[in-house]
Amino acid sequence: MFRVCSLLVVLLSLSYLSEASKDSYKLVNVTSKYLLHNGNSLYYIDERSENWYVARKSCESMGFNLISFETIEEFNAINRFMDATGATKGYWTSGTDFIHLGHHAWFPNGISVPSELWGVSQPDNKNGQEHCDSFRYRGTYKMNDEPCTVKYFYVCELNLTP
Ligand SMILES: [Ca+2]
Ligand SMILES: [Ca+2]
Repeated sequence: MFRVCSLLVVLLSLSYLSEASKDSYKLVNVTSKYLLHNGNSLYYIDERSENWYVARKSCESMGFNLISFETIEEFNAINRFMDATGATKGYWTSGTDFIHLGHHAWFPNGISVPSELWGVSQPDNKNGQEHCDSFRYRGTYKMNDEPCTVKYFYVCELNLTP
């Protein structure tokens, strides 16, 4: 009996290991939130809808900031991840023109939003009310300036370089 049980345990273990090795990169969403490490940053993707101010405060309460895409490579890396999750809603970034109206920059560091990240004809400050920057999928991921009171999901970023 003992030998039969031992054999069963070994077989079950082998079965588990082969399943695990086949599927080691499977993404499992258990909380509607994701923690992602890429390059020198840690990202926290929160799929609760908030206006830009609340989203910024929420990131800051964890020691993060809203995300800043300093390079097209960072933008593409995050959007490849968004593709994998099937995300279609908009996400807030730290981009805003609060400091210099008409000039969009990342809130934590003042670096300009790279021009190639904007959607067609954006930023357009439609109706003179669009001062916060989101990104979302419309055939491809692009940025848009929008009213800061609109509720979107958001991405927080923690820069790990000293
Ligand atoms: Ca960044
Ligand atoms: Ca706009």
